Amino acid sequence: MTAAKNKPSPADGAGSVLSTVAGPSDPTPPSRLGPPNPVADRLLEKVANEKQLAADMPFNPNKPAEYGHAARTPQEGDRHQPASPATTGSTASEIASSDKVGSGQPPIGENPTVAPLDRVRVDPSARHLTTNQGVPVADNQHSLKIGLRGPTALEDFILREKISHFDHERIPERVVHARGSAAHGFFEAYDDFGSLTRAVPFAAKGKRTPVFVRFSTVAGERGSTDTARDVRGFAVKFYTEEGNWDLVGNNIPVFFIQDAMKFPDLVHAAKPEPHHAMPQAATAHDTFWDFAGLSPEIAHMLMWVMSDRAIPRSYRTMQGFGVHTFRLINAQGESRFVKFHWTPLQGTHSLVWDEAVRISGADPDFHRRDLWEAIESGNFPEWELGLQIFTEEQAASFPFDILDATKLVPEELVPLTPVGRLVLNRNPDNFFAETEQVAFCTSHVVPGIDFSNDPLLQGRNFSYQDTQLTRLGGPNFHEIPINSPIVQIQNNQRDGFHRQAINRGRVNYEPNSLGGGCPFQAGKMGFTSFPEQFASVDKVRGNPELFAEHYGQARLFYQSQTPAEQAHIANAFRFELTRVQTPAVRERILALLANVDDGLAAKVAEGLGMEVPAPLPRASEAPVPEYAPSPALSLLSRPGQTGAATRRVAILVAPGVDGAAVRAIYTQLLDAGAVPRLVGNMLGKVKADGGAPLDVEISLEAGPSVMYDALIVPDGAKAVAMLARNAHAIDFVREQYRHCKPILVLGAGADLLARAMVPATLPDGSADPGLLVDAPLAAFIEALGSHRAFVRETDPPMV
Ligand code: HDE
Repeated sequence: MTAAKNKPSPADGAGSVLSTVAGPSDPTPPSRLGPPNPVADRLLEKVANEKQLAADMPFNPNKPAEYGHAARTPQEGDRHQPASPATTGSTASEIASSDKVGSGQPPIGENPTVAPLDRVRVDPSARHLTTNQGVPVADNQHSLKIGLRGPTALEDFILREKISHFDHERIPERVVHARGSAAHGFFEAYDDFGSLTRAVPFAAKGKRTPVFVRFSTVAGERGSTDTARDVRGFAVKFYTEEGNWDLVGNNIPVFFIQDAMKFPDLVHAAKPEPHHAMPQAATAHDTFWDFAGLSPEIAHMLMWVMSDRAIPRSYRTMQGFGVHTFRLINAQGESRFVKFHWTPLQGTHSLVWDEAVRISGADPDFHRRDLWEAIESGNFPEWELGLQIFTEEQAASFPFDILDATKLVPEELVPLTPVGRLVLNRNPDNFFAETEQVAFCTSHVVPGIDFSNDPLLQGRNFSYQDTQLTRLGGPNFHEIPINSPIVQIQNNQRDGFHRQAINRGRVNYEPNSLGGGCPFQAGKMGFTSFPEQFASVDKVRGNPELFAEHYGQARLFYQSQTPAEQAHIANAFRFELTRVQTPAVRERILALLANVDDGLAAKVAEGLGMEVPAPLPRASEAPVPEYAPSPALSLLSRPGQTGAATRRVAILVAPGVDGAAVRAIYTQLLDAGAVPRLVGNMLGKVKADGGAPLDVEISLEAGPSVMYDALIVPDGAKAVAMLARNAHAIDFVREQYRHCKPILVLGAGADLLARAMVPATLPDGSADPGLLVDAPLAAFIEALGSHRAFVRETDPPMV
């Protein structure tokens, strides 16, 4: 045979390119197939380039770096550039275009499912109704019947689709934190904190990271009241350029238990009792207190949940805490421990218990409404993020274990370093799509943030991912628009219920050569865990010894409260334990309190008609650590910076009210950022004494006292006489007084106070700082900013 005859012809092996199985051993691909057409040309190009791409990677060069010491420094994956986009495609026919398949030019190296939320916002303006298949619906009023009086036809696919979708509208609610509200916003760093952490939200001064924040109660079901006594969730999802970071915290810096193993028991005990499903959203029942008395590590948390922290005035007036100790890791791989604190610019303010109970009836959406209204009016709630940063050595010197979630690090021991601010500036478009479907997981961290070995946190890192699988219907919950990050998602995970992404190409594994090695492992720019050293230890179930001390910080918290706050704690124990029915359960809690503070134990015992029993035996024989009182633990230590802004003021009006004064007050309150409302007996016009009639905005019945932060009773003898004959108005005044709210009375308005039997002074005869008679509005606005006059409070209330 001649040499020319040995040369392959341009069509050699074409049949194999046209087939999907087997092929020649000769690596030279054919240069033509049959009659030319664009798809066949691309197929030829694809097959030829793919062969080359695979040949570019004769072996896996990263393999040696996966073992031993070298594995501590992960390498970037080996990768090669395909000669053309066709090379890594699923199909040569991808150049076909249509309104459905797209432009015929695939998005190379892109994941469009993470584009901003506008890609899924839907608006029906000027559109007709359709089915979910896009078929126009001619009649949305009637099902398809065999004759006007006949049976409905099974054929009615429009009815069946509509009803089926409706039947399946509900998804399981969160097993805890079911009741919540959320908003979008941003986190802005004050500076470059790169020396502390490589986490990108802290990388530069003024850098903004989008966030979605959800607040919640814990025990109640999805439709339960907002103002139940409970811990509040404070969960922040940061959408960073290195993926999503979820800081899933609470408004209380400690927790009930120390080990994840106990969480289902705690939640079962706190939730409605299983036989009759009562009570809803309340710990005031036997099973919770039974569990509590047998779990004395709860002592510190009980102080917090019986305090006013557990009945916040607003989500906007709560602190937030990461609770656990976390780690910050900088670019050099150095680690420091950290605790996260959110401090509200609005100050820390709470309700009083009697008020919280009444709000549950008057407006169970009280906190949801408050958050929505503030953002909707441009009064964006804001918090400062402060860090408590400490080293391993410092941690070892503390009288408690930093892995114990029932302990906090007093600010006197490690002060806060302010690092940035959180601003909530946009309400969601759709509660279900965003607030309900958002999936927070403590395991969602980014490079620069790492875990400590807190056994509660370690358990949470499993639980949150796991719970979303059922709640959101499978492993693709990251594709739900509110959960998708703002950066590319590229990996080899595939399939599962409700998959949105259409992954291009044949490669769904790594290492690969057929995809040019992509997506390749990120190496040191990726997430690496802090290589914590472990001494030789036993595999064991148990807790470290310092976890056994349960009372030192409970005492610290109680003794750091103002007298009014201490009284509220004692009253909350009295309320909850009164509702308990089993005497031994009450007695055990009194025995627990006897280890915390004698005065508190005595006061609660008195309220229950019991003696203080012998203290509970302590789990640790070591002396209880003594802490200096920490004023920062009192709510009153943070009055805030926003004063009267967003505070709701009721102005009581009736025919004959001083119209000119009401109008002037109304405008001045608006100018101060407050929210005034004219409250009358019924909606409609009220003839004023001077000027045009006033329009009542809400009735005493629909908007009772507890819905406002303060009250003004204007002048006008006729109006006041009429209000004095209305028991709703009398109740209104008395409740404003009982709940320690600022009250301004002008002229004849003082008569209404007298009629309501509101004392003009404090019991000791001194002036009540919250009760202003004929005072200038400026004084009232100042009192409004300072929230409440607790000096007025008595137990039981006199009014
Ligand atoms: Fe949670 N917790 N938790 N928790 N938690 C959930 O996750 C869990 C704990 C917190 O707005 C669930 O998505 C375990 C501490 C918030 O969507 C679930 C343990 C703190 C939210 C779960 C804890 C929290 C949750 C239910 C003990 C404060 C609401 C639905 C080991 C630092 C997030 C869900 C949102 C929600 C488990 C303890 C805060 C079941 C196992 C401590 C703010 O996964």
